[in-house]
Amino acid sequence: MISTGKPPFRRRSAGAGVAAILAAAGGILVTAPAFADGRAEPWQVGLQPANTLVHEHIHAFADFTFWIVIPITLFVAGLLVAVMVKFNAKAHPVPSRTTHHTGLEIAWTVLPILILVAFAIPSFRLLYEEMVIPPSDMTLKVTGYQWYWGYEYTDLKTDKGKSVAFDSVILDENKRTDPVRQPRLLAVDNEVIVPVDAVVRVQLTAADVIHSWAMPSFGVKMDAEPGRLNETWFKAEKPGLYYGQCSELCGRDHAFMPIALHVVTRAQFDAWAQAARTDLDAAYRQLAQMIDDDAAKTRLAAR
Ligand SMILES: [Cu+2]
Repeated sequence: MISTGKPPFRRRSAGAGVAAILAAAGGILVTAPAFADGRAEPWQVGLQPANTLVHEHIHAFADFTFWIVIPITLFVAGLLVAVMVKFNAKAHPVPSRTTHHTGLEIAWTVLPILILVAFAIPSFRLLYEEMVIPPSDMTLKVTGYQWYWGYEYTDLKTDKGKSVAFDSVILDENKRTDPVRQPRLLAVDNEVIVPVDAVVRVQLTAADVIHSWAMPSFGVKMDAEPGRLNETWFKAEKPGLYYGQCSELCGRDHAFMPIALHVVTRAQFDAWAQAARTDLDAAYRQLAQMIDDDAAKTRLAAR
């Protein structure tokens, strides 16, 4: 089952009013800028579009669960209505003395078990997929601080033999010049740069309190705990800018420690990585230039 990234209930309209609201919301989504894929949209309902296979499977599991839950809800609601109509004191003055029904009791025990098993099998499969890290192309170490994130590229060494590492702090309001490229409360000074189609092993810890590194469009959310090393992974399928936030209440500025992750091509990543060994600021400037140049080349080729 391939998910479209849209919430399942947008496919059906319960009434004209609801349909109009949904159509309006859909219009907002359609007119949004192309690279806004990796963040929540105004009026968005449901999960963000998937940029990893794991998140596609999360979408599919959410849809699957939804279509099991809806019939059960309707069935139980229908039973309640039937009981109220058929068995009230006026319609049914002499109550039945039935107390046991073996067949019915077996049915209402076995059926829920079967339903739970139907949930459990895809659920465990998904958990396994999230937890078991495939052979990785690179490792990213993430440290949560009150209230920003620290990143370390453990495979990437500077001339002095240290890993390339930097802090990623929310961008000051007065430094935000481009409202689309630098969304409010999500833009940071130093973005995480990762190559597209690469398995990134993420190791997480924290230096003070528990934080949680969450990247909705990747289907990743993992606690970063002091004195403990947690692991997760992702393999981004599309280049672009993706945003996440700390998802564990960690204190005063919990809401102001966003995650900005830039997925770039392998060539762009290699160039950034090479430059980052000596000068991080220059590496970011060079990357921005390279992305602009590559985009211009693509536009030329398309003409
Ligand atoms: Cu936090």
